[in-house]
Amino acid sequence: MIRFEQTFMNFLLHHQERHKRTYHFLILMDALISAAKHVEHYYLTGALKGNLGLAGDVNVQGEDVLRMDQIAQEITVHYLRASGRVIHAVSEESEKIIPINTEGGRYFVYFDPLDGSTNVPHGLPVGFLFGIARRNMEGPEDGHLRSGKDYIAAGMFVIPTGAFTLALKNAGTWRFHMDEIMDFVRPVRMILPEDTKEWELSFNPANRHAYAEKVQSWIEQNERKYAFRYLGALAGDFHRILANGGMFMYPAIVNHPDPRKNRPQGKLRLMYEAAVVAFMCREAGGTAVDETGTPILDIQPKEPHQRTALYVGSKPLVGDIARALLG
Ligand code: FDP
Repeated sequence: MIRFEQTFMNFLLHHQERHKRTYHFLILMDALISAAKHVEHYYLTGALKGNLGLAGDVNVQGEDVLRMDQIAQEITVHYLRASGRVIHAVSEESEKIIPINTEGGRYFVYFDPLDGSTNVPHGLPVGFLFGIARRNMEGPEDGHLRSGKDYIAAGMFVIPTGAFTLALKNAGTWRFHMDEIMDFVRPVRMILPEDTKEWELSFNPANRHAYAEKVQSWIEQNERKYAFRYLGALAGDFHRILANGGMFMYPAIVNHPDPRKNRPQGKLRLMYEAAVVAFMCREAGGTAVDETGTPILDIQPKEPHQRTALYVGSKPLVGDIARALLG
């Protein structure tokens, strides 16, 4: 018997109709889906085509640029442009804000089309993360850097697994999977489980002795209660937390033996990493804070590539570590 599944586009059309929304968002989402499928294709065939290595450039952050970073960026900017719906984009791969359709665009898109660089040479899971905010349509535009609480949607593709998760403001977090004709199908609402049996902790254990003392002692007191998992690509690690509950964290690095390697501001980018997962987490019943216990979604970015520490996941765990951080 053939099993017919609801497609992502069908799901979204109904959502837009139910909430009396415009078709503009559909066009933008269609562009992001096309971009992600295209990136997915390049990644899947990357090992054979020699696309999983270095590009030979160094970016403004002094990091080696991967060939796949360039390919993913080019593909995504192409589709965003073609949509006609985007004013400006902020991308991990571009130092400056990228003007797209500054006159007619309605949305700001903040994205990282290939996150989790250490997995790339091995073809292991990486993320395509994005957040979307709406232009102020009623008056003069008031800036292109929105805090997460002003996003209207945020999502991530875990490439090349075919998993896609999208959160819509006040309408939940939904997961889809790619079928044999590359449609994303079978919407499943994601709600962080309350049962602690499945909960996981996820952080880079190589860094634990460089975290603030409060964080180190919190880990010592709590780590035995939960399973531990770490893939090294935010989208993949957060994908598990959304399904199983628990907490992903990338704390500030403040006690590194080589002080030049400290990262008191944290490592992850606010606009296209931390705020994206924080938004998805909120819509799934969870929460996220930074090193000062401030909700990630309340942080107003001052610059596009701002970094932050991140604690994201089930409310009791994030609340507990926030109290430890403030204590
Ligand atoms: P990466 O630097 O490998 O691109 O973007 C930051 C990020 O990946 C996240 O995806 C990931 O969670 C984290 O950094 C991994 O950092 P570590 O290698 O320091 O654990």
